[in-house]
Amino acid sequence: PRIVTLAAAQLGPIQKADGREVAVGRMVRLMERAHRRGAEVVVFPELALTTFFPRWYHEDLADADHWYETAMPSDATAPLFEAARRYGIAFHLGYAEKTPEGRRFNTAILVHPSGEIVLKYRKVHLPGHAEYDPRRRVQHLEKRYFEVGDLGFPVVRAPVGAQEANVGLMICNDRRWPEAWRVMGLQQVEIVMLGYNTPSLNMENRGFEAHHLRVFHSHLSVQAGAYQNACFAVATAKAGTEDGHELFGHSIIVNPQGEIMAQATSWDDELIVADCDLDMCALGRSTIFDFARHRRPEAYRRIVEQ
Ligand code: CDT
Repeated sequence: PRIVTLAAAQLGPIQKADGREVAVGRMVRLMERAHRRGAEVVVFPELALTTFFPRWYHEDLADADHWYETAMPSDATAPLFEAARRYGIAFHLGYAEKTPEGRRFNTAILVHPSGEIVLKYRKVHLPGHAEYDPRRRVQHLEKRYFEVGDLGFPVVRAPVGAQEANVGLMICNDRRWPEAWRVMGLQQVEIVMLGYNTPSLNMENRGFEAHHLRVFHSHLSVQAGAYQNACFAVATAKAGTEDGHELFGHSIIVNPQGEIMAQATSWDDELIVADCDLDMCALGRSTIFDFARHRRPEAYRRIVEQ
């Protein structure tokens, strides 16, 4: 067996007024706990360093600049890189990126214990809207604050603890799109890491969506994606109530059979850990999802037509 010990480090709420040091301090404590529990990789949520700021409207984009990172690491995030080195743990971090050219992305990185960024991904499926929407109960302005990611869905072979694994990243809403999973499945992905911030209620005000279906749809998407592409998935939430706005948590680690191996039960900072045998990926990949034998791309042309 090729065992790697993966952890999802769920974060409880981060309030609008909280500075980076609040989130980073909590994350360092989670990395220490992860180390004590034998984890080799820790997956933090989407936009882990701040509150989920796309719910707040800024007419002038420049007024939103304080939500973005312009360097990684920076003085504020250096303690994460130091903890990675100290504990010998890799980590996945979601953050808002502003490039030197002024481009803005919803970004995730995988950082090796040495501090090297071994994989970077920029969110492709941006939910919500670009302009203030008076019909909504709460704004979801990702299309205002981010460009569509320009890196595709890269998968790299990266050191993961004592093993090497094919790793891919996605971010939040991407998990609901089978195309994102399949593009990584086609690259023999073995571990998908993703972070999410998902409100407990649908805030679009365009019809009723039952409250209890929100977690169901999240888990359904991650479990189906992992099963249909014969990979592990670590899906880490931001959870709890941020300035009155509830996020549903329920972080999970899923195996290539689509089974939940570990699940968070609080809506606070919480670490869940699972020993994942990467050899499990071979079963699906060599039988029902042996793409070379059974996939029929000639019948899928509509998928890539506009
Ligand atoms: N952050 C993010 O992408 N959240 C969205 C909320 C959309 S409401 C269904 C998500 O897909 O979880």
